Amino acid sequence: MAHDDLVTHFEAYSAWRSRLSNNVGDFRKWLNEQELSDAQTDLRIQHLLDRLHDDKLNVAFVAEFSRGKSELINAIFFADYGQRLLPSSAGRTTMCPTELMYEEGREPCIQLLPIETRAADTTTTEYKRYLDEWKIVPIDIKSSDTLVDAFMQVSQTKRVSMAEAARYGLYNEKDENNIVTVHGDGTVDIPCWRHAIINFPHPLLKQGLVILDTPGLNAIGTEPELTLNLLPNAHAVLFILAADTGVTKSDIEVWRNHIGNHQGHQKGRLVVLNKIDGLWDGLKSDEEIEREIDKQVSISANLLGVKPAHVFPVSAQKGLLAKINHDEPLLEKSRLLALEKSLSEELIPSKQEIVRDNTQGEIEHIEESIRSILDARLSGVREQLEELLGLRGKNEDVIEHMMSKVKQDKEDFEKGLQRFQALRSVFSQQTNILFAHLGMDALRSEVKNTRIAMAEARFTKGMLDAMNQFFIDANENITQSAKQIEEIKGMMGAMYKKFNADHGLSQTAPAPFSTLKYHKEIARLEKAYTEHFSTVLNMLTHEKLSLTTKFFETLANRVVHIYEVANQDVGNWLKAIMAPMETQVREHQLHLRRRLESIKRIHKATDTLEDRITELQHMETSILKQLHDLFLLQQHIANSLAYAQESQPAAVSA
Ligand SMILES: Nc1nc2c(ncn2[C@@H]2O[C@H](COP(=O)(O)OP(=O)(O)OP(=O)(O)O)[C@@H](O)[C@H]2O)c(=O)[nH]1
Ligand SMILES: [Mg+2]
Repeated sequence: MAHDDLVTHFEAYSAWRSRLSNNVGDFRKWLNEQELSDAQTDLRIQHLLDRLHDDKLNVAFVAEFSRGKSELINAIFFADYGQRLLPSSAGRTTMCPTELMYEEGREPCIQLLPIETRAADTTTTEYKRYLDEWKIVPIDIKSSDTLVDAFMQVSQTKRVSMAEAARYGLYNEKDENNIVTVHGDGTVDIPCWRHAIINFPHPLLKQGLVILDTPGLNAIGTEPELTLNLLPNAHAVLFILAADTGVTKSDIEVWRNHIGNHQGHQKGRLVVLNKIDGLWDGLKSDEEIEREIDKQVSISANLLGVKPAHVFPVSAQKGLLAKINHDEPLLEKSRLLALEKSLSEELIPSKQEIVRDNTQGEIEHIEESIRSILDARLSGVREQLEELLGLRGKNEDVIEHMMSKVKQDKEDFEKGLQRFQALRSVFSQQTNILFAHLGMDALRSEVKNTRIAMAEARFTKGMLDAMNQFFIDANENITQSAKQIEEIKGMMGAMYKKFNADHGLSQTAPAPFSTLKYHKEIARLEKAYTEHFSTVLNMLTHEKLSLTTKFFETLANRVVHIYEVANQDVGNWLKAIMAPMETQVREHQLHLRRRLESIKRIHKATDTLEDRITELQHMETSILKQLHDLFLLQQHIANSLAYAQESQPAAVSA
């Protein structure tokens, strides 16, 4: 059987990641062996390794109901189980967003969040922190029948009264597009679960792939978690159409609202035209069928506003069947492999790029700081050597003179140290002001106030005003922080200059820090919210209120997250701009002490002079070797990073 393209690509990517991780690990080991690491550097490397280790790749499947999302997931990823794992049938099948992933160390299971949780404002992301809120069903991966039974859970529904459904924001009597079925007795069918997470040790999931199956029939719009979090953060989104229905009005709506113009870019967005087997008419020639498929592809492409080459005609069902029966001609005919190839080409290189840039930046930074320590040591040793070589044959008076010179240097240094400590105290005051702007407590109370203002608002406008104010405040705090950051930077800049003049600090300006990305992230959320509310609010009724509040909670959660990241970034930046001076002070102190000691020793016995010179020469050689090793290790990491550019599997197996 032809080798699965996606699997090969993914394995190559994982191999690249683990090679990279090994190289970074070697670098860390070397730093520790050479005693060049400190707690902060070690922590940074640990974070980097952690990120490389559980680096996730998210692929989402989105479409109207019954277009074959679940079938396509089965065909692409789960054919090896010889069965249809995810339930796929006519009508609505998948009732809740379903994430398939693997978390190491956890038993295989299905984790289900009860639909009743929709009555509260808590978001799914928050619930993910509290396992006891979920129903956990262990699964036995050895028996595919039990697996199929367990997976059935995601399509479970139950009957409740209309009032109850309305409380969960799932039913609105004025809305004709209700996503639930109404029975004669006035009850309605609603999903049993709000969200499902399947923890499953599939080889690709083990390597960090996360698959998101979504329920159709615009159910996406009712779960803000999907629109604001899971879909925008997916590395690839597959949008599925079906050849038997063509492109319907609701297909176009789903496309426009959730995928098509998201963030204005189409990268990682693929359109699939499924069920082409419906066009395999036995009475037509292959060419005629081909023409028919091409025609449908170009009509669909036209309606969605994408290039025909970006629409992939497939038959998920026949593809699955062909893989299970090892039927090569049918697999070919299903055109599934072309889609898989494209998916991996979209997905993996773009992810690899992100990982590469992050790792490169981090490693370069660490390497630079280690190099500057080594450089400073080297020049210290050379200075001492020069001093001692100059002492050869000098009389005691001269030595006495040298000693008083060092003592003078030491006194000067101590004065400088006092100034430095004064700077540190101003620095910490400035830092406190900065963290007050970025404070999590203030933000949380902001969220609370907005929530209250929204609940009290009687009209759409009041709600919008409350939300707008929330965004204005969130942005303003970041703007204030940016001002404070500039102030700190200015102060540190002056200090860097002074250190540069007095102690030869190699850096002359502190690293810049930009808050643009937080503004951008907030703007992105604001855009998502405006887009969604322009549709939702037009028909705002009391029933929609709970939905609106849920949207707000998800938004607020994202903003809290942005602030958390900003706090962390700022904290790291502050440490980083202080670090070179601290290191310099420490190194300088060490250097002075060594000088003083060596002159003292020479003072006692002039014959130790030669020993000391030899000792210093050894030190010089070993620092030069360290610098060379550092260069080699960095080259090594750079080489493995470069692999990302040629992500063809062939290159990896070579
Ligand atoms: N003929 C044909 N039928 C297909 C194909 N793919 C899926 N189907 C059928 O279409 C129906 C719907 O498929 P699902 O996989 O449940 O669709 P879905 O998009 O997951 O639907 P929801 O879960 O309800 O949102 C099922 O009866 C499938 O057997 C295909 O390629 N060809
Ligand atoms: Mg489904």
